[in-house]
Amino acid sequence: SQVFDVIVLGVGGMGSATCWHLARRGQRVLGLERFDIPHAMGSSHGVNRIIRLAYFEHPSYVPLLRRAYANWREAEVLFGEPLLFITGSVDAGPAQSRVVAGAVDACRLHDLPHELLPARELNARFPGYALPEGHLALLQPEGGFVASERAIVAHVALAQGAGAEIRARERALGWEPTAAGGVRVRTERGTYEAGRLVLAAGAWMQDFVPALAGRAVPERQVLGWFQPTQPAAFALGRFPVFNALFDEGHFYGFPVWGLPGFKIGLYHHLRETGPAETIDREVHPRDEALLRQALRRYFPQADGPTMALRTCLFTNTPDEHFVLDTLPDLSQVVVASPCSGHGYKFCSVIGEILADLATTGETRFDIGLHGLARLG
Ligand code: PYC
Repeated sequence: SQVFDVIVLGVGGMGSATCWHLARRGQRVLGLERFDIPHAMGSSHGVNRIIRLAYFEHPSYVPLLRRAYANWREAEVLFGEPLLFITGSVDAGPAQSRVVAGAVDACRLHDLPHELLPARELNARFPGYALPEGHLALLQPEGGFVASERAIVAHVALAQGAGAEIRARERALGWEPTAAGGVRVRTERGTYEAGRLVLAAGAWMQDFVPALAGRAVPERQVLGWFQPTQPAAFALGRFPVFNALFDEGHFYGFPVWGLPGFKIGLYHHLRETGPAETIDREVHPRDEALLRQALRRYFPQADGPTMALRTCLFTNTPDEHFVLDTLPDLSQVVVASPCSGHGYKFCSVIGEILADLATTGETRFDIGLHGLARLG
């Protein structure tokens, strides 16, 4: 079998960034991906993902985000293609809601520039929005999106440039520790050994980490792109990305970019969960109806013809925080993700953190929220 310093299992958002951070440190890296690079079976396709600093989920994400922004900027310069787009971000809903109150907390604690606007004022400033009367909107100027599929290509190209070996369409069948304290990975095509293993298999993590069984649960998600009737209101530079709590649920969306439509999704769409292999990848009329309902009410100028509908996957932990840790009894194995639907924006810093854990067993970043032990 071939021998490497580190094998990275899964070359999606997290795995590709990890391959680069390891290879640039001089590690001999093997990245193994079961699908294409990039592919449309996981959690990174559909052209882009939101990035935002006013992190309502927990203020401890903010320092990680600052580093993520810096790393995205470095990657795009080295790759020679823009990956990070700044639009501003809106966190909207009732004043006491988790989204608004949490975003306000993150801004105050980390001294982030922001404005807290009544719905009417936000709607006047950004005519694509028709937020309901009585809601509040926190506007943070540094929010935006990452070109998620291109960023995987960028990280893989940078990793290859630094000497990493990346193999797509090669499914891992399993891994085991070796007597020498390393790991052995068996795939459909061969067997590989390394000193350390990074598991970044996204929705397939339960197959490789028994401790995550029932605690890293794939969920079907649907994304929709709709042609605006008033295109100027949804153009890049005129429409901030958003997270908004409405009566119908927690929606998120983007200006027109990459595909010819305003992109919108509903967190935990129809709450359909199960093993990744069993998730329905088709899109049905009821999926579109759910998105259109919000479109009509809160973004009426985007309620034009459907341009695209796609499914992707969330992989949720019970508390929706990440897993970034080594296995308790096998410190040569690093576990990464799942990221509960809000992780992509962190790939650029998580790659660095996983490279830290795989090379030194520790990291200077605060990952106290993301230990494996908390999942029981
Ligand atoms: O992090 O803003 C976000 C997000 C929106 C949808 C999924 N994640």
